[in-house]
Parts: sequence; C-alpha cells; structure tokens
Amino acid sequence: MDEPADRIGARIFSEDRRPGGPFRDGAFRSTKRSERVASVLGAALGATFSVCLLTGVASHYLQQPAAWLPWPARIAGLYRVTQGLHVVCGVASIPLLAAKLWTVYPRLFRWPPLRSLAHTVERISLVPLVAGSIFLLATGVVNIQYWYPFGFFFPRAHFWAAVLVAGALAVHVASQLHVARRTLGRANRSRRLAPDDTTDTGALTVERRRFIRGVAGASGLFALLVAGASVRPLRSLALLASRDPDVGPQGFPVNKTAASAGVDSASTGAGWRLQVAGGPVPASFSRADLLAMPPTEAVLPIACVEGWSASRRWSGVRVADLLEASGVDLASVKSVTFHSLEGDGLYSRSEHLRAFVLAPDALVALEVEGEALDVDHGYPARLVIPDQPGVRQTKWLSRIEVA
Ligand SMILES: Nc1nc2c(c(=O)[nH]1)N[C@H]1C(S)=C(S)[C@@H](COP(=O)(O)O)O[C@H]1N2
Ligand SMILES: [Mo]
Repeated sequence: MDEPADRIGARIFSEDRRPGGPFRDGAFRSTKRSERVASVLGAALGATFSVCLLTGVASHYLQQPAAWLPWPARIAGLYRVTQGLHVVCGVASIPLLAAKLWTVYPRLFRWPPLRSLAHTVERISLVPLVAGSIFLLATGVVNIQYWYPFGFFFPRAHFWAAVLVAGALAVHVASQLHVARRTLGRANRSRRLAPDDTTDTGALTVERRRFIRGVAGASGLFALLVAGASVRPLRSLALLASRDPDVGPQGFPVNKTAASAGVDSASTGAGWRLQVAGGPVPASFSRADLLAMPPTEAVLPIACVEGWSASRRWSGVRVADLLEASGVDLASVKSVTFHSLEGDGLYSRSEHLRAFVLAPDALVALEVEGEALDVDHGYPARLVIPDQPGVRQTKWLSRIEVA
C-alpha cells in the first residue's frame, strides 16, 4: 500500500530522519488491525453516516421549509421515521468510529509521513473528517440528553459540522476507494491467515473476524439504547434515551412545561382568546367557540428532533376550517404563523407552508385521547400538524397570522 515518496518528499523525510518511538518499524503489533478491517468499518460508517446526512438534511429543511422544495406533507409519520433513524444511526456510529480510529491511528506514525501532493491533501482532509465526526456524535449525544454545556446554537453548529464532514468524507472515500475495492474484493474474502499473522493485508484472521463481530454487536447495542424512544416495544431497553414515549402528563412526554415557559393560569383561563388575523376583519375565538365548531380527529405523532416520538389521537378544529370561519380566502394562503402565549422563547412561534397547514389532518388541537389537553401539552389549544418536527407543534396558541 505504501507507494514510494516522490523525490522532494524522499529528501525531506529520508529514512535516517525517521524518529523513534511510535515511528519505528513494528511499533504497533495488534493482529486485529488490517486494511480489510479498516475497510469493513469504513463501509459500515459510510452507511450510518449517509443515513444521518440524508435524515439530517431532511430535518434541517423541515425546520426552515422553503416553498420551492416540495415535501410529502401528508405522510404524517415520515418525520418520525427519518428523525428516529437519524438518532439511532448516529448513536450506532459511536462504536464504529471508535473502532475505526483505533484500527487506523498507527498510520499517523508511518514514515515518510507525506508522500506526494495527493497523499498530503488526503492526510489534511482527515483533520476535519475526524474532528468533525467526533464533534457531530458528541453534540448529538448531549443534545438528545437535553444537556447544552456549549455556548453555541446546536442546530446550526451540527449542520455546518455535517457540511464539513460530508466534504472531507467525499475526499476520503475518493482516495480510499481503491483500497476498499481491493480489500473487500472476492479474492480477499476467502483468504484467511493464521491468527498471529500481523501483515497489513486485506485478509481476515479469526481474530479480526471476532473483532469486527464485537464492534458490530456494540453498535447494535448502542442503537437499542435509544431506539426505544420511538419504537414502543423497545422502551425498556432505551437507557440512553432521555424520554420514555409513554411517561408524562396524559401518558406522553413534555419537553417544556407551562411553568417553565412562563404560561400561567391567568393567561389560559376564561379570558383566553385565539386571535386570527388574515380575514377581512380580525377574528377571535374562546375555547367554548372552538369546541362548538365541527370537531376533527386525527392520530398524529409528536416527533421531537431529540429522537423521541409518541403517536396520539388528537381532536380539535381543522386549521383550514378555522381560517375559513375567520373569512380567510384559502386559495391565497401562502403560509401561516402560529404564536404562543409563551412570548419570546425560541419555540414560541412557528411558520408553516400552505401544503402542511391546509392538510386535512392539520389541527388546532383541544383534546388528546378524549380529554382536554393538559396545560403542559398546550391547553387551551395547540398546533398538531402531520409530518412536522415537534419543535414546530406550537403549544398554548394565542394568535394565528395568515400570509
Ligand atoms: N410554545 C411552545 N410550544 C412548543 C414547545 C415550546 O417550547 N414552546 N416545545 C416544542 C417541542 S420541542 C416539542 S417536542 C413538542 C412537545 O409536545 P408535548 O410537550 O405535548 O409532548 O412541543 C413543542 N411545542
Ligand atoms: Mo422537541
């Protein structure tokens, strides 16, 4: 695999300048390492990272949707699946990345360290690749724990780190594809070496197979530790998940309580009104007015970006019906913004495109599972829309504005 250094490289990194320590020949002796082990782990990481990238881009888009890009707004559970996969694949990547780094880090101490321009570019791209990947997994894990020890805004930092990693990964894959082809090829698959063979070839010893199986097992176990946050039968295994989808007021989780949002009983009491701006004159509805309108029922999930999700039967007034009752011309609606009593929190309002908000199941919900909403779930009224992230299912509605 080590091609000879080009001429300049050979002069700078001559053999008699080779440092000792980890740079000496045979400094790393574990027989678990080989190019094939690195390739197998790389391929597995390629798969989990690709799922994370696609589902991450989807989540990013849904949090700031653009009208020019259509999205299947009526598959109610789609975001639940994509975001669940995002978190599960991210967590499953942790053992894979750790094993991959352990397998390849001795290469940092090869001599000569830089062999050619192409080799130098490939080495440099490893810095954003490794640092970015660790950053993504670390910030993702603390985020699903609702722990924000860092000063930056998580979604933006996570997004830009992903852009960086995707670019560095493209360089890495392009430069390493020939190695993967060779080591994962048919000839190598059937070649086996004696257990103590330390040559860095593609072939697998018994020990290397066991190592890969162990890493795969650890990765599967990590996935199980969070999957239960959205897959109900796995709830009891979800030790790493910060929410149990069946625990909370009315039997499902709450991210922000009314008290922590500064929503008190004075503002949700008899004087509460839902204002609708966008018709010929501003409209206003009490909770009794809304309850008197034709009710619509829908089974929809709350799918939090943090990976937990819970599907419930909601009942309330269809957003389209409410707008019509307020005199809004539905044909000209482009987007609708929902404001909360919460005031000026990060999630105190949400703007939704026409396709989402006029869906037949898009509700101003008043009840869940046949009971009036708990105040922590958004009483007197909350938004519940198909295929939208939880952060955009605004609770404690106060005002609706049509654009
Ligand atoms: N006004 C307001 N609405 C909000 C939030 C908030 O902080 N303020 N949190 C959102 C988030 S992040 C989620 S996941 C859902 C959770 O809804 P639940 O508490 O009823 O489960 O509410 C959303 N609605
Ligand atoms: Mo959320």
